[in-house]
Amino acid sequence: MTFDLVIKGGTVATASDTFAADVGVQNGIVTAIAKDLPDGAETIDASGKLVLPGAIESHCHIEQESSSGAMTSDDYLSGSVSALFGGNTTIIPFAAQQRGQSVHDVLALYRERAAKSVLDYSFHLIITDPTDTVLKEELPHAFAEGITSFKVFMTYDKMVVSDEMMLDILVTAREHGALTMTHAENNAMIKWMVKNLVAKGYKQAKYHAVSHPATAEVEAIHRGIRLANFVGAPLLIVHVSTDEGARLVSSARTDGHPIFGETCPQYLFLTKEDLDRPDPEGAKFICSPPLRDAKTQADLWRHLHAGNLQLWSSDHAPYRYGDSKLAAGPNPAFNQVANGMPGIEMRAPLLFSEGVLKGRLSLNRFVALTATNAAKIFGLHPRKGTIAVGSDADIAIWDPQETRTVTQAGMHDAMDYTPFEGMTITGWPVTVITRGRVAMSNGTLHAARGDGAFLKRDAFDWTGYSAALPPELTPETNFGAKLL
Ligand code: DUC
Ligand code: ZN
Ligand code: ZN
Repeated sequence: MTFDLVIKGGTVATASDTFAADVGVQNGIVTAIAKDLPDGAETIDASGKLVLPGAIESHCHIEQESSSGAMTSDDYLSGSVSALFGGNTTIIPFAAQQRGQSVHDVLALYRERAAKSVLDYSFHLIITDPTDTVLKEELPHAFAEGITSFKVFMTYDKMVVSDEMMLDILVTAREHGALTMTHAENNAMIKWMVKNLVAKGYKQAKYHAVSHPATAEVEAIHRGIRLANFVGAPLLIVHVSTDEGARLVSSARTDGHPIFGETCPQYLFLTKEDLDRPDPEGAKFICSPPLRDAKTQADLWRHLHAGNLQLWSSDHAPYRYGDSKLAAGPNPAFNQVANGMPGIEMRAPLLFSEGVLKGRLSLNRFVALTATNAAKIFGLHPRKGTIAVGSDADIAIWDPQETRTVTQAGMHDAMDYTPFEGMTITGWPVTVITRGRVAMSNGTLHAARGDGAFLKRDAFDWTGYSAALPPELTPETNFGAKLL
């Protein structure tokens, strides 16, 4: 056997096992995992290093207009490069439908934008306008093209879908084998809080946290899960930021429903006290759901450990401090600030340093949370998300001992701040391989614009989940009405 690339002497870890082995690659595919493989055309010495599946960033906003119209600072080039330096080999950003836009046009636009990506990519389709044409023609067409996840917002006036619309989308997704994702917060509660806070002059960034109460998230998660369960559809709750929200996800899963939960670094590494920095710096920390408190951080660590939340995503939503965040003026009211913060490069290193090295999570759980679970949930496994014979050779070699202080200067995105500035993080990806080619090594970029390819994803995997419908939707118990 002659290999194009052999990674020798490292410790390989997957979502289930950790073992010493060499990894041989031919034509971009892993073709051997064994002891003492011969050298390849290229051989990388990984002794003392961890050889992990390339991470999959499945929640990031890249070259996307926000609900308020602000464009993210990162395009598909800078966003994918930053992801690469953070150990990622695949990204799944959003292709966002604005109301009135056809899904066909949205996908054409994002395909053009994404052609710059250095990493393989897919899209989740954000749906804000589920017309009959969208539901009956355009979503099935998107699905046939391999876009097998749709996202809906339960809040934000420009994006929100009603419960009735959400049912239509859930049913369409279910019919075609797609997964629906949702931003779950109660729109009315938030609007009522914002209106009252602003009217009484409470406009500083810290009041953003007050305006998005935990109960608004819990209510919407509960409702989202009930809607999904009612029509027997799978649902992923993105950016869960509360203990009770994670418990709702876990409880639905225990009942056999295909419900998933995701959380993000900001909810475990930052708190609402960060919003209380001297004006206007708190604006850097405005994201939704908002930062919570230290108790919630500890709760979410437990939920990750217990497997109650399946995804760890950055929710990279990069709006520069100097221009986008302060677009409304030098000292904007909290409700005039673009929601979101960057983190695509820090997502995996933060979890490794504070999760694996501090003994909160096993290395295998780390791999599951950063790579394998996303591949399975989003129809990319086993091509992506693991190291196995036959999988794409998407591999991140980590130095588990390298310590760095996080600075914006060290990031590769197009931002002017990182919310994690000054943190000391141990364990970094030092070499990243995409489909068998070294894309980054020791801080040097080798990948080129356009190296990434669009990934056609599989349908949602129903294995083990119940698709049982309630009596009102079952002809045997609803007097024969065939509704689904
Ligand atoms: N929700 C997200 O998922 N990302 C950025 C902003 C938001 O509200
Ligand atoms: Zn959201
Ligand atoms: Zn997001």
